[in-house]
Amino acid sequence: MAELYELKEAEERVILIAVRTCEEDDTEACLEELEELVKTAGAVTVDKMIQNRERIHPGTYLGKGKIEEVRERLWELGGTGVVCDDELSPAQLKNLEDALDTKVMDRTMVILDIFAARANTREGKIQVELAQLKYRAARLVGLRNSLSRLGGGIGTRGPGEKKLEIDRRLIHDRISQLKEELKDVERHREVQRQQREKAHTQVAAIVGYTNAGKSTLLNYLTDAGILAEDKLFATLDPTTRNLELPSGQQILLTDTVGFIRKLPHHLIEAFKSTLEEARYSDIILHVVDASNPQMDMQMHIVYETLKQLQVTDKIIVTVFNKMDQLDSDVILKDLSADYQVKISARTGENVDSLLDTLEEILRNQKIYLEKTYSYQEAGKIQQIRKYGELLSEEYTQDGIAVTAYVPAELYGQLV
Ligand SMILES: Nc1nc2c(ncn2[C@@H]2O[C@H](COP(=O)(O)OP(=O)(O)OP(=O)(O)O)[C@@H](O)[C@H]2O)c(=O)[nH]1
Ligand SMILES: [Mg+2]
Repeated sequence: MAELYELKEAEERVILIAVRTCEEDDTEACLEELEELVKTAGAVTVDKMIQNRERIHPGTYLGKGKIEEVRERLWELGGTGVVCDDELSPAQLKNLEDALDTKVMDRTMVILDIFAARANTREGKIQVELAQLKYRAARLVGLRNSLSRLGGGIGTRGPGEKKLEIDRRLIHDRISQLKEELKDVERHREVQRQQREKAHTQVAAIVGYTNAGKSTLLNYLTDAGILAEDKLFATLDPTTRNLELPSGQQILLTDTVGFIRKLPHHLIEAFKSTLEEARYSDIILHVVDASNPQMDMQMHIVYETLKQLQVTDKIIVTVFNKMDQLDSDVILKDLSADYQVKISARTGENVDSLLDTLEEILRNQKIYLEKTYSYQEAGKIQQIRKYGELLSEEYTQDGIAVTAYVPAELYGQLV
């Protein structure tokens, strides 16, 4: 009997609520996505409710009448809480909680919660805790009530879990400490980047909306063995793998955390060093789930987020993925892209054309070289093999006649 009771208590049954302002027509889609997020966080959605309002109520998020309605639905359905689709201000959180007399969460909390469960590396954990503490520091009053009442569930998990009840001053101390630790990790990353630069290897960052198939693509290309699943934010920590293209040219591919609309500000700030992988890359592989009806909106969000991260002036390859779900002659266009390909990362269909595109990009960044080296200079040919693309070599009386594409930085040393 006691066990049964515990089981029941562990399941969170939430109502999702959103405010539709003016003529927004994607509120339903937003709520569907929120339902996915909530599911990933381990809770069950029992209903979704939308209020049409000119603007979000500054004090209580919803208007008075709607609050009454939500209260009734909670009672009817045995709901244990509500999740709002927008980030609530500290006052909205507290007022809505008082008015509904239930646990109130918002989209940000749910995303932070998923990130907390997903963080594996030291860097990931520090970043999540930092984001959580910043979010909580501002909402200490409201949160404390709800947590002591319900003790657990969404919004309470993660590295910062035990520290909820400590006071604001301690939180700020902890934030400073985490920032210091993060600097350490960032220095390490910086060293790695410098090594890559020295090796003249080009880096392509795989970016895209969450669940687009980024990890599946990297796994297909390099056997990276990254967890890829039909869940939002399956990947948090960046993984980099070397890919050898058919011509023998090398490129580094980095898979990283996905984007989503309304990505919490604190999270972007805290995850800057992870997200910045894209900033230090030469090429952006923008993976798009072409089978998703929300594709256009998702692409838009990705470009907006990249802008926010100051990732500009990169070569963009848009990879329309999941083509196995679509007619291959469907017309797909991305005007922001320099190149575009249609593939299926799951079946491997047309991935060759993506590799061709990468070859072409790498080649365009190199300089054509035609030279005969003496036999003593054979070491230079080794260098070309390693960093460039050796097109032909011929052993003649005068030496070794070579044609090749070489990185611009190396051209001077090779002629
Ligand atoms: N049908 C189909 N499904 C795919 C394809 N590529 C990926 N998927 C599926 O899409 C889901 C998400 O794939 P992931 O590779 O985890 O996506 P991701 O972009 O890394 O997602 P996050 O790490 O969560 O941001 C998985 O269930 C994959 O099996 C594809 O080409 N076709
Ligand atoms: Mg992934």
